[in-house]
Amino acid sequence: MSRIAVLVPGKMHDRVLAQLKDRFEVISVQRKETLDLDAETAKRIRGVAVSGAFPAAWFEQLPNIEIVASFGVGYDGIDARLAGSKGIIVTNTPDVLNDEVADTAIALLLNTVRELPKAENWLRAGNWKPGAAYPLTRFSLKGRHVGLYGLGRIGLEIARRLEPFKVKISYHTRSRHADAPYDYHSTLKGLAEAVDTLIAIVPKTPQTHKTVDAEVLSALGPDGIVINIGRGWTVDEDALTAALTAGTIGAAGLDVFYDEPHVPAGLLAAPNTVLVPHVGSASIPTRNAMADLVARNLIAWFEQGEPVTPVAETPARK
Ligand code: NAP
Ligand code: 8YV
Repeated sequence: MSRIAVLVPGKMHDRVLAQLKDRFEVISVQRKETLDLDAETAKRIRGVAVSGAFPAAWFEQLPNIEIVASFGVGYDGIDARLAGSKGIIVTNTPDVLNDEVADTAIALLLNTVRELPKAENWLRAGNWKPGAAYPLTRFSLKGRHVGLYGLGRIGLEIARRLEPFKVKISYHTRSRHADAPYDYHSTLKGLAEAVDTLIAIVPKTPQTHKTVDAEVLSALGPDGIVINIGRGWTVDEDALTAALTAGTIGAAGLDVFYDEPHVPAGLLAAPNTVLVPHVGSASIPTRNAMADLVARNLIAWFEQGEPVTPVAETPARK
């Protein structure tokens, strides 16, 4: 009996490929706007495993796909509504990365507040000599009021990790979380006015575009600190660069950027930034868990008729 054909456009974690190859015919192609596939092969493809964007044109090219299994919890690169309207399931990798991303957010916050990367560079440059000490940091986490922009799976883990630091915690989301023991703000501006430290962990949607703007930054104030570990899309990078340079806010720690892997020169040059290359979930154990979930979604769909983690916009079964 012929095996089900699963397409893998572009790079994919080895562990996904190994599990899929055990059960399916895996067709790997280069990632392109129009995929290099003849019509017959394209028609045979019933599932896709993808990391990153799935351009809308691929839906046209692949008339018989039933499921797109995406590597990552954010699936902003896939038009999930369009998939849903065609009866195609989209799956993502929620929860298995919550702890890693939340840990990274805390590390980024501490590094930004206490300048540890800068202090290490100072030591490595041979500056630590008798009588010389790295300057005292301007900021401390002690006594801060942290505002979470987003209190979903990851945001909640960040909040829980913040509790032992004895900081005050507030949040803004569209809907109030009745069981969360933190102050709720119905607007991002209101949250920014109340807090001095903002952590953004919201998805890339039309509503979150450049919402951390000049007004929000100015509301945080000159001692304000911004951490973004959601999507670069959410922060107006020009406004952030201007605010850091003018001292309208105090410091920023960024894991994500508007046009990755491009990091604007202004942010590189700005004082008081800690910039890391989208490493929120980037440990071997966590990426393995994400890979296993991508494979499990495809296997569960084709063997049991039900994916493990379908996204809200698409059906959970046929
Ligand atoms: P989630 O569970 O869906 O949580 C999303 C949160 O954002 C919810 O609290 C949601 O609350 C809030 N939100 C959504 N739209 C909003 C809006 N317009 N205004 C205010 N709040 C809004 O997602 P998650 O698993 O925590 O992941 C969040 C995002 O983090 C992902 O989508 C991804 O983009 C990013 N991420 C980054 C990394 C990294 O490596 N840096 C790793 C994993 C994930 P309401 O619905 O009530 O508004
Ligand atoms: C990954 C992420 O870097 O899950 C997400 O939404 O942003 C990160 O975990 C990415 O998905 C892997 O390419």
